[in-house]
Amino acid sequence: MRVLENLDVATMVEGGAPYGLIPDGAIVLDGTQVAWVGPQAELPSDWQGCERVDLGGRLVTPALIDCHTHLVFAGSRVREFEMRLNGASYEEIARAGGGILSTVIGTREASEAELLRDALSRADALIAEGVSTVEVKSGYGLDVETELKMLRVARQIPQHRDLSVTCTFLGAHAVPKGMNAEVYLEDVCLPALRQAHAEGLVDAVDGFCEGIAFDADQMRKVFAVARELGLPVKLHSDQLSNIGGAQVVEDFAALSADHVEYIDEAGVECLKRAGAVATLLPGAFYFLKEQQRPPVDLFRKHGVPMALATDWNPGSSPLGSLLLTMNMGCTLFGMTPAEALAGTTRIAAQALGFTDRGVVAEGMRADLAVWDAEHPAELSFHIGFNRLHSRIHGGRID
Ligand code: DI6
Ligand code: FE
Repeated sequence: MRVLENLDVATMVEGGAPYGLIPDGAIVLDGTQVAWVGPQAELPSDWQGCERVDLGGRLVTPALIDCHTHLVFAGSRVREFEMRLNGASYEEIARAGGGILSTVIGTREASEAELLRDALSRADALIAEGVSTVEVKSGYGLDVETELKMLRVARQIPQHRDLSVTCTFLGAHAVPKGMNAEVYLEDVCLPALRQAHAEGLVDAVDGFCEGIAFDADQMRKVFAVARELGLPVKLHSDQLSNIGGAQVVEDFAALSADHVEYIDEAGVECLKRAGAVATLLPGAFYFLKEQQRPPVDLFRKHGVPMALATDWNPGSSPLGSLLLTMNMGCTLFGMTPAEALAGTTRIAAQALGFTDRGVVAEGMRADLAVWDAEHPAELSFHIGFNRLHSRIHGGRID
C-alpha cells in the first residue's frame, strides 16, 4: 500500500467537476490498482500509516492511451514528402505504387530484431509523454509471414518496456501490387487473420475502407471472419472520401470509426447506434494538408464520444507525440482541452474496449501520469514542451 499525496488529480471521471478534478487530493495504490482517490483531508484512517509519496502539489491524470498507431514498420517515406510538396497528392503517390506499398517492401525486408529495435525507440517517445497503453497495428506485410512478424514484434514490446500494447490485425490495409482485392482477401488476408488469431497475436481487427483500398462489402467479408473468431473490430473510415464505412461500423458494432473527416450526419447516427467511438487523427489531417475537418459538432450533437490518437505511421502521420496531437485536436479540430484529455484517457480506453483504465478511480489500474502543470488544460496548450514529471504503470513508478 502506498499513498500519493500533496497533489491535484484530474480523475477524468464523468459527471462531476470538469476533468473530474479533485484539488488537494490523495491516491492510495494497492499493488497494480487504485484503492482509493479523494480529497487528502478525507483520507480514511486505515491508510494514514502507509508509505507516503509527496508529489509536491503536482497534477496527476490517468496515464495517456494512444489508441491508434502503426508504429511497427521499416523504411523511409521522406521522398514522398518532397513529392507532395512539389504538388503530387497522397492518392496519386499511392496509385503509382508508393505510399503504403513502399513501406510494405521495407517491412518485408526487415528482420524481427530490426523492427523491434525501431518500435521500441518509438514507444520510448510515447512513454516519455506519460503514455501507458498503445494500440499497434499490422498492415505493412500484406503477406501471411510479414503480417504475423509485425504482430509478433508488437506483442514483444511489453517484455522490454513498462507499456501495455494491444495488437490489431490490419491485413486489409492495401491491395498488394499485381493482385486483385478479392483474391488478396481470400488467399492472403483472411488466412493470415486466422493464423495470427490461432497464435494469440490478435486483439482486434481493422481495415482501410477507402477508394484506394477496400470497399464496404469487402470490409464486411473481413469483419464476418473477425466476428466468427470473436474479435472486436474497428475501421479506418471516411478519411479521404465517404464510401459507406459508417454503415459497416454499425453493422458490426465496431469499437471505433477512425479518421472520419468525410462522415455525414447519417454516418454519425450509425456510430451512435453502434456505440462506437469516433477516433480523430489530426496528425494525418495536418500532414496531408487536408481541408475537410471531422464534424466535431455533429459528434457532440449525437453524443458520439471522441478519442484522439497519433496514427503514428511512416507516410501520412509521422507524429510521435500524443501531447502535440491533443494540441492539434484543439487548434485544428476545435475540441476543448477537456475533450482532448478525455480523448486520450477515458474515451481512448473505450475505443480499445478497456474498462479497467482511462480514469483515476477505485479498482482501476494504477496507470497514472504526474505533470509539472497547474491545470489539466496545459496538456493541450504547450507545443513541443513536455511537462511530464513521472509516470506510474501498473503501480510501478518510473
Ligand atoms: N490511413 C492512414 O492514415 C494510414 N493508414 C491508413 O489506412 C496511413 C498509412 C501510410 O500511409 O503508410
Ligand atoms: Fe491509421
